[in-house]
Amino acid sequence: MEATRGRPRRLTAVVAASGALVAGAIAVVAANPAHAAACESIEYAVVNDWGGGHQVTVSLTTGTEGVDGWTLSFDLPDGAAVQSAWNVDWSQTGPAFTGSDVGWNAAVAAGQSRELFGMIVSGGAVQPESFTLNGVECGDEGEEPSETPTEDPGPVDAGLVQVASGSTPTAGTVGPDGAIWIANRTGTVQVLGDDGLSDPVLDISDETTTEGERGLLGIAFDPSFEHFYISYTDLNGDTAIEEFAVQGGQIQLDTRRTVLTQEQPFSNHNGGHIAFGPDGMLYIGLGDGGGSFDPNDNAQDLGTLLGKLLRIDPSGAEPYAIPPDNPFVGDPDARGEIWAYGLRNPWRFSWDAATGDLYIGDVGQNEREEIDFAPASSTGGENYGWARMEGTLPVSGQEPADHRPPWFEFDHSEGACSVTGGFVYRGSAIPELQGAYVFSDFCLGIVRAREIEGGTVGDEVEFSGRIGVGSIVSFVEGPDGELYVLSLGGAILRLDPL
Ligand SMILES: [Ca+2]
Repeated sequence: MEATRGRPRRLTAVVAASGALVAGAIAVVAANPAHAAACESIEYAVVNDWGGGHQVTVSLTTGTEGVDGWTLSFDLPDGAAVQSAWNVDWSQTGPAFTGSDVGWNAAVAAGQSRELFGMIVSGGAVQPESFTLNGVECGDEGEEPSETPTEDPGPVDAGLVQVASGSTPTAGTVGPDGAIWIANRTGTVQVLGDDGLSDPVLDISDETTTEGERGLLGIAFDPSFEHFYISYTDLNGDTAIEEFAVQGGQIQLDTRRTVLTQEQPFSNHNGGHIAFGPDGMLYIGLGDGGGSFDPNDNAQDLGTLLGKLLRIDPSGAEPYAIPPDNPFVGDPDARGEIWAYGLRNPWRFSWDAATGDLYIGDVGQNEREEIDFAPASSTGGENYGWARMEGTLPVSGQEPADHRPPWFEFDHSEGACSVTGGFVYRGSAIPELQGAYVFSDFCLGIVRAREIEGGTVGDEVEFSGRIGVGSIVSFVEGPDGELYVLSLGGAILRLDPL
């Protein structure tokens, strides 16, 4: 069911019901003209189809009237069922599934859209038979599903341009004066300039090793560039987060102190990414500690930091403070540092610079690579499912009731593996890419991007230029919003317009 664009590489299918009024939408046939005005279009789109089930978004767009306290119902064929959705409460009566508003998306103003997203439907790729909005029918019954006739905007004219060669670049961040600092896995830190990389400004290479998935894995500056942080595995293989004061753009070696350490039971799944969020707090990604299928069940255990995204205030206390608004503060069975859990190896994560939404690239086991999501309004506590779920696939035990399915997932067909989370593009050099989420994976090592439509995943973006480099381990968002790409093989590249 390929739809749209004729792109050379599509890892998922998109289908939608067709309609007479709006391409790709279902026509409105409401009995009450006032409700018909509210019910401009409803689109049901499969964004991820894995045979026995699929991930769906339903987009409701209002006409000249808004609706408040909406309920949206549709019938699914026998054997199909809504299993979960993120932003809506579901109920079932016979074949009818009804979603009702919750909190922040209760009202839809005239001419606006709401989406039910992250919706998981089991029982095969099926189209609903009709929609009703607040009790009034607005679906077009009997319409056969068909491919969406979408306009083809053509590929984005951009590609990778190499700007420097490093040794083993693993991570980067923007430093003082807008310079990009690069960490090499072997333990050195260099500054990217017009003539390539500087001599090392920090060297801990005799304090780390690179077997397994170890090494210097993350670097960050605090928002005022007064402190520099490193994240690495030490000679025992354990995670260490350390801090240096920065003066005049220089790391003050004698101010080095340990912020946080974590024992690692295996050599893989160390996480390692560190970054300050829009809230000024330091976020730390830690994998489940390694081994296959999380043998110690760490990711679901709130009593350990493994398999988590942490949020701490490194300058609030010695060695750090736990922000009082963290979601598990006060829970005697949980670590207060935890912001989100159920993660396997959240290798890279980022925030959309325009919206503050959080995107986490969580590396999969054998089947699914996932991009997890939390809106800027999140107060934390999300359970992203591992190791009960790998993406939307059940792995072991029951799916947690509060499982937050991935925003986007892809399988290992075509050779992809080990997702590398990227950034929502907010630069100015490539206007067609504005607002798309750019990411990659280690094995194929090509730059990929997904449009974001109303907060949910949209079409895959095609590039006209070179996007393959291999072994992509990190993206860096430059001070101007342009994106740099780090290949563990040594290449440091920028996504440039052609
Ligand atoms: Ca997950």
